[in-house]
Amino acid sequence: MILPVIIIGGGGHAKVLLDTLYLNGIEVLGIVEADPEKRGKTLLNTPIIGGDDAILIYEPGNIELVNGIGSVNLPSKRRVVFDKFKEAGFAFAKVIHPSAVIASDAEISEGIQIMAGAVIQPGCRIGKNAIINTKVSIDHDCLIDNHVHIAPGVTVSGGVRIGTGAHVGAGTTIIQGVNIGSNCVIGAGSLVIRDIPDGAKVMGVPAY
Ligand code: JB3
Repeated sequence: MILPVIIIGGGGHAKVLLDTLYLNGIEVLGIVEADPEKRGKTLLNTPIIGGDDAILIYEPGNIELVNGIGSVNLPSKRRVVFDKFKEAGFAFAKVIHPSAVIASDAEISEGIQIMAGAVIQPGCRIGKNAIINTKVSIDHDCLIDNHVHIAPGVTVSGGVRIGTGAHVGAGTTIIQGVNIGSNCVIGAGSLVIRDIPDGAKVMGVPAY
């Protein structure tokens, strides 16, 4: 059974998710927003119904949540929101644009968001709450951990590992077999040709 959803956060990322949800025929009950100024308004004709407390009037088994907080300015917030509502017993929907191409054996986890034009090749495993953004290409046998954001237009070659919470900036290219550590930030437009340690911030061609 496909459950109706509530989106957490009503900014740019939520707008893109909404479009995909409607294309997939999913009922959206509303959006919850931290900013009181946005409440009572709409986003893509969808009502902003209140703050996060508005979720708690629903039984966890009757709805699913969609994490509408992106991870550019609020990277840790996205993860905090996911963990908070998981602890409260809620499940997060997978949101997959109909134009995404996903290999039949690829493993994709709870709360994953795969945007328009993305390609995920065989042997890939992608963790919880990850964003595979518009026109990202992930080639064979990549392991992408929980809470990773791969921004628009990134090319990930075969056998790459990306650790928990890492952010890969728009347009980056990662060559085959590279390990990118947890909570790394790779600047937009980078070329990654060697392993990157946990927590490192790198950018450039090649990135260092
Ligand atoms: O690069 C692309 C394609 N997309 C970016 C995305 C990944 O990240 C996008 O361009 C933005 O940089 C960013 O999108 P996001 O997260 O939608 O950012 P913004 O437009 O600033 O909207 C975030 C919204 O979340 C704001 O309206 C905040 O008030 C709201 N918010 C923040 N914390 C929250 C919370 N809402 C709720 N309900 N609960 C919170 O804890």
